[in-house]
Amino acid sequence: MRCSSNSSYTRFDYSPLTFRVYYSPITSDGIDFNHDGQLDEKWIYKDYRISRVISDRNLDGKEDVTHHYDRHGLIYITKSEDDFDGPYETTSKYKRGNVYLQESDTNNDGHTGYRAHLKHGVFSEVELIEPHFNTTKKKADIFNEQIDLFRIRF
Ligand SMILES: [Ca+2]
Ligand SMILES: [Ca+2]
Ligand SMILES: [Ca+2]
Repeated sequence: MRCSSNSSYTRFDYSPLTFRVYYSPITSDGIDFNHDGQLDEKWIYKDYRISRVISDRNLDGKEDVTHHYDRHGLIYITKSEDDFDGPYETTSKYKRGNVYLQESDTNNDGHTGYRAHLKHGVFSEVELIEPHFNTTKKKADIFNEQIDLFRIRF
């Protein structure tokens, strides 16, 4: 790295090697995970405190999750777009930094498809509500009944 200076500013010339060594995808405004020059996670501040974090998790150029923080800087709700089809369908609510409730409109009909309850951030039970699950508001203990959440087709 060379440093040159004139009367109005100091200029740094970086060699490509120096750029690779010192380049960081993290800025004061967010993170560029795939190094394309666009922030994939954006940090929004209000009165010098974090207010929202907006991310593009699948790196398709479209935001798909927003975390909201209260005036103390604690996360309280997340809105997410978990099937990457456009509409946001999932809401997660937090207590002491852990998710305690997650609801999702699984088929974008305006009604909750499933509701998951969590204890200390860990799934404890889930209600499957949508008619296409062939059940009416079934509540199940996912550990005792061995329901595999990842096999459920939404
Ligand atoms: Ca990027
Ligand atoms: Ca995305
Ligand atoms: Ca969606």
